Amino acid sequence: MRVSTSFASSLTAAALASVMLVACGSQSSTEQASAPAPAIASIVNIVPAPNANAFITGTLDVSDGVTIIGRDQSVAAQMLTETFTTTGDILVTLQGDTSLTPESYRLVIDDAITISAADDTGLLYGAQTLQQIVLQYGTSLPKTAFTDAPRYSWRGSMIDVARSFYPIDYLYAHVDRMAMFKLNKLHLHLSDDQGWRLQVPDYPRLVEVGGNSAVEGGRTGYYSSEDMRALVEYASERGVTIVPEIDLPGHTQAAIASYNDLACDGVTNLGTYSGVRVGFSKLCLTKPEVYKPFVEAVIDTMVDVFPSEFIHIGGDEIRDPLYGEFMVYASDYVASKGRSAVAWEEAGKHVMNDTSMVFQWWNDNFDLTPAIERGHRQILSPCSYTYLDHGNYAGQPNTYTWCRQDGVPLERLYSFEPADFNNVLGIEAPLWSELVHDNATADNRLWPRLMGVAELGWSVPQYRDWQSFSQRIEALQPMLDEAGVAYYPWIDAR
Ligand code: TNX
Repeated sequence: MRVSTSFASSLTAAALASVMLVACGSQSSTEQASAPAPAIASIVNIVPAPNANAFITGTLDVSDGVTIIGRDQSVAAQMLTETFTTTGDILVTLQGDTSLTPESYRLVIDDAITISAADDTGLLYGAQTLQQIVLQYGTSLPKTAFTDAPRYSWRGSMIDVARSFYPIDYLYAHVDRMAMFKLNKLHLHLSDDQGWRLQVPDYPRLVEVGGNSAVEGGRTGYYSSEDMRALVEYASERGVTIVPEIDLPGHTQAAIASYNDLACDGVTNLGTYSGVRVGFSKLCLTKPEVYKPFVEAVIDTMVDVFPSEFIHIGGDEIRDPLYGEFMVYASDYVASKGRSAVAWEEAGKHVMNDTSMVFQWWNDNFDLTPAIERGHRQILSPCSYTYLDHGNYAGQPNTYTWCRQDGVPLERLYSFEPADFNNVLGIEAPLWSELVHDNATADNRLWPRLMGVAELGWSVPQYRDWQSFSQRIEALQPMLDEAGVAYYPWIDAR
């Protein structure tokens, strides 16, 4: 990932001087109880906003170059090698500090630069923040010092690779883009009625038949286990966990088309499906002798290929008297492997044995309170704020409106408040792909809205503000350009 410093000149030394005055001004005004906290983000454009007040105390000139020391094999070090001229005397040190929490970092820019963190992800995040500063200030950096830590441990992006397949190269690029904004969970919806994308060794027809199917106009394909293992490794070095989902026991037409036995006797619809209807297919839950070996082989594969603590088992949009029993069984099976299941909200209606199971809330009016009261945690994906298959604006072509007629504009997304909910693991924005068939359309739906998701997941309410956010993402737009993102042109659209 290489980001040019081509727009560094947009902030000159004079701008930095005036910014310092702003910083000093706000420092004295903190004595007035009503004055807003002078966040670093009001001084330097950083997304997501750091959870820290930081003042600027001068400038550090790095025009003669720097020397980077510590953790030289880390992605953070590699990234900074591309950010700076690496032949000079100013030291940039990457160092461990076990007193910091996972993913957090301390950044000090003084006569030298130091990034401290308890883990490589924290170092990477410190380096990402530093890079955003360098992009704006070039070789005359504001001296500052602060410690920054994430509000939530789940800051997610979901891509539905089942309706339309997304080639592995797109996922690599997406991991890089997520890491730029400290997003850390890439949830892959790997199966649905229209397609099956994960190789399962004992059930080869899943990808032979289901891998060759897609929604009409979408792409077919599948990922080999080797493809996925390599992606998992690459993502992990960038702080991103790949969370696999196989949707069970509904949304299973691609599996049924591959292995007809999985359907109940008498079901005549046994072929692949390329429409957009939901809720019509299911595994035959009265045939445990057929579905159990299948489900266990699928979960075993997910556990084997993906080291993620969380394994998503779907559970949405199905009516069956045995549904609750099935979800308890599948959750227990995941738990027996030392992992925790995640399922869509509907499963939260049923009493699970494993209270470490997590529910993903998606209908704004669904009440997960009983499950929360039983001790479960939730991932917040309310459709009217986070469903990125809905338009960037009302009436955008090829978008859904079932959840919100006027789409999910960025400002609407940003107005969501995770702090209003209990037992929150984090926030995630799903991109369903019935109407999103190619990479460019996906980029348009994902960006810049995922920058909003990143900030809701990382920054506490005190440091969040729509005006400030819209200014900051505008300043960072060159990062998206440099990364080749075909984002929705939100600035032109204002
Ligand atoms: C509902 S959200 C679904 C998906 C569709 C999506 C379209 C959820 C758990 N299920 O199967 O793709 O709506 O917006």
